[in-house]
Amino acid sequence: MRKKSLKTLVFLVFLSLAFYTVLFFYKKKSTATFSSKKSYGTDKAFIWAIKETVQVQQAKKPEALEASQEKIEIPAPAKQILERCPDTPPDLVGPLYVEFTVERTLDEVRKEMNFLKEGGRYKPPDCIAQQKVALIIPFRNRYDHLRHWLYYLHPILKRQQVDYTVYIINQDGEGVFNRAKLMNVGYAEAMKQYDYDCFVFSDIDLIPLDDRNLYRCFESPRHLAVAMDKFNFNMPYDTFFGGVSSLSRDQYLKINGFPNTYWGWGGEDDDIHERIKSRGMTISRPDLATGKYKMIRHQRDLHNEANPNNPFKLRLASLNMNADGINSLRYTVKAIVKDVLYTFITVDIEAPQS
Ligand SMILES: [Mn+2]
Repeated sequence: MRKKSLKTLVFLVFLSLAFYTVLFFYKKKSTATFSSKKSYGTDKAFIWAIKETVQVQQAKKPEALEASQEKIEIPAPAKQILERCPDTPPDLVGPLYVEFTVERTLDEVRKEMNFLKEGGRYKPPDCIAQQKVALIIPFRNRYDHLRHWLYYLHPILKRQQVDYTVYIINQDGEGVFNRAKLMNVGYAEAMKQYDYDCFVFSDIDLIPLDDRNLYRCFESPRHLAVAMDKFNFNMPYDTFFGGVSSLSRDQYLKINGFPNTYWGWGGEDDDIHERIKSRGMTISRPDLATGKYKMIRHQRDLHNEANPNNPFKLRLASLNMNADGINSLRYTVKAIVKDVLYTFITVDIEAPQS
């Protein structure tokens, strides 16, 4: 008995639903299709509406089908699906010949680097680079070195299949130089432009002598310049972290970036090493043969004297790192110039006068 009344109820509900559905369609379509047929009686119009609705639906069906078939038939615009670049770039040549006696103008270098895009950008055309790398170069008045660096590094980075941009971070004014703070600025400015996952920090006067020394990031923060000619192709001391290094974004943030308070020459690289150690990370390095570098000989720069206070600061490195770093960075960008060879950012870092 209950079952029967339930069935009846369900049937009635279904019926009324069907009725209102038809009524809905009628109201919607009638304005468009039957505006000229208002003279018809309500019943007739109602029947028409049902017929018309069915016809419309039938007419629509093949159309929709055709459309979906068309979609399949039309070939998608030639969109090549790129694969990830291999772990070992195929075009590396190994040991390189590097000399600084040839005079090169920036224009000559520009002509040779015809594979670059504005801002000193490149990415491999035939595979997806494993990492997006920002190269950060602290800079002031070293235009001679800049030419050599660009001439040698761009082709190496291209062979290494990096998706990269070269940032020259130029300290404005004549105040005391601050390498580590400029590197922080480089990180901050680069992050405004692109979603980098790796940062290589390099001195302007260091050229790698082997392109198997990869300018990218590793499981641990990486020290790349392990065998400079000026140190007899050896490490000057075991914890040396100077010259060229790379940190992933995560590694960099884990140590709150670099110290901003090392004015003048010396100490900042050891401070960075302390930061890394105190966060439980180790240092990754290439072997001494792969990690060879040639340094462009030069006089000590003006306004970059060895700072006698820096060695004392070092002992407080792990203590100061939480308050002194990317979270306390203050600077003002004066100009950003995009050359085909580099992005040149001139910045006021509030340097004390020497
Ligand atoms: Mn130097």
